[in-house]
Amino acid sequence: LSELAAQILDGDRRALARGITLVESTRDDHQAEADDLLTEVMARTGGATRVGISGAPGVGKSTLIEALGLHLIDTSHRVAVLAVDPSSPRGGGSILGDKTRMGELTRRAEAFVRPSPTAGTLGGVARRTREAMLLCEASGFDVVLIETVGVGQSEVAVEAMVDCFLLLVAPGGGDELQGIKRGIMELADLVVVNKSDGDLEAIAGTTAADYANALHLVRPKTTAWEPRVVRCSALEARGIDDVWHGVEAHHDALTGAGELERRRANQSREWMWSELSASMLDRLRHDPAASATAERLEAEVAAGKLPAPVAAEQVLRAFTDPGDRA
Ligand SMILES: Nc1nc2c(ncn2[C@@H]2O[C@H](COP(=O)(O)OP(=O)(O)OP(=O)(O)O)[C@@H](O)[C@H]2O)c(=O)[nH]1
Ligand SMILES: [Mg+2]
Repeated sequence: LSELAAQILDGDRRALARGITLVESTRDDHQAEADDLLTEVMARTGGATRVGISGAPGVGKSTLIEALGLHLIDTSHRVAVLAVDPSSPRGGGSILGDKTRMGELTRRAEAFVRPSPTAGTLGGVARRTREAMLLCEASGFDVVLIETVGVGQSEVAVEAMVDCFLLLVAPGGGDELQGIKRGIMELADLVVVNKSDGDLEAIAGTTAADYANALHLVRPKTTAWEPRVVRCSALEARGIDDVWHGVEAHHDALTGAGELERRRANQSREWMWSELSASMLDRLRHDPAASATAERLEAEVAAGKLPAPVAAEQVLRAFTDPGDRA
């Protein structure tokens, strides 16, 4: 394991891929090894600019990542691409399964593109992506791009692990804007109007103005940064430097205000607590006394005979004090 850690720190891509496979494994012994691996490389993590890229299906996330990734490589960065996609069915449906969209990036030595982990609970997938991100940083990647499809809770999970959260939208009328949930607007550090090309270019200007107005109405995440709107065409690789300038300006503003450090510290703290609640629940479910009590009381709760909080308390008591069978 120490050898694997050393190889990862050395920038060995195959070792990095093996390390990520290890953190993605659900086997208990693998999980323990993954914990050791992360502990070994921890001191060498944190060096990347962490960017989340979210947006509705088909808005151009993968195309933008390809264009942005290549642009970054041209300016001497090393780019890792990961994904959070709990919804993807197994067998080719992966969010990054369309490697054709990132064909060139995938082939570059300065890039590392990892398809999304096996579908599972959002918590599980997010956890693995987070650990994969740390391994990529340890391996010397200084930009990590995390793609997530704009449905459900995955944006929240991604926003909780990145420095800069980028919301990708397509040109369209006011109705389009209505479709974006206010909650997601609140997460955005940058709104990128993609597909600003061809027939859509004229509409893109209006859309950008609409989003700029809408951003004024949401509560800012921090006083250190006012979210911006940028336009680009991922397909024609135009405006990509503007997107990156936005990310850098955000990074500088947060760093200057001490906000980046604070944000990351908070993210780590929250991660610990979410790990704790997930593993507590897991242990409780596997505890014979607690699960037997839960099974017994569930029927009473379902029948409306017992208040759910009372049942929960009894299950917890069976777990913490198995001798005391209420
Ligand atoms: N005109 C135009 N088309 C684009 C642009 N970016 C992406 N597209 C097209 O939009 C379609 C979807 O692009 P993707 O990059 O796969 O979109 P995505 O958001 O990753 O999609 P999912 O991963 O399925 O959610 C493809 O046909 C792209 O060629 C752009 O800047 N301009
Ligand atoms: Mg995609």
